[in-house]
Amino acid sequence: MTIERSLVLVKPDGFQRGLSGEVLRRIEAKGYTLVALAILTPTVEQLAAHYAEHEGKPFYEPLVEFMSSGPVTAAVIEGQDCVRGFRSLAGATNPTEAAPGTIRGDLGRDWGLKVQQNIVHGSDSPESAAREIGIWFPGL
Ligand code: DAT
Ligand code: MG
Repeated sequence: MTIERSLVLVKPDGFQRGLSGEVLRRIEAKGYTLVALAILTPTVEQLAAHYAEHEGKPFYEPLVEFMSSGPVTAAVIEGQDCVRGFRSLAGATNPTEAAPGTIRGDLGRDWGLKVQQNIVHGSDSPESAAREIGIWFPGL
């Protein structure tokens, strides 16, 4: 049994479209527990830490600009294998390619504004989750 935690963000596109509740609904319906929840507008400093692995890539600057453009819903979720499980719920990075049944596949599409507008973020490993939870929920 590995009870994990994962860091989920409903990105500015998802927040603006009123999809925070739908994302949280799917998380709870899957059987994961909400441990922490916040609405905040990310700072560039938070995003630089969060997306450090992508620094220098061509999409990095537009990604940080987009992610700091408005409020996000940040959540820490908990459950058996929830890191992989939420990635599975979220679907492929590109919403055009994400399978039906997934958050990105059901609710996302290419808006002509690149794949950065893909509704949600989910940690990609338990180690990433621990690091990211420290950025968005220090002290948790
Ligand atoms: P994921 O969010 O599925 O973990 P990632 O960590 O590789 O994907 O990338 C982080 C975010 O950056 C992703 O959600 C959207 C954006 N992104 C990734 N690859 C991109 C690309 N080739 N062009 C534009 N944006 C991209
Ligand atoms: Mg990632």
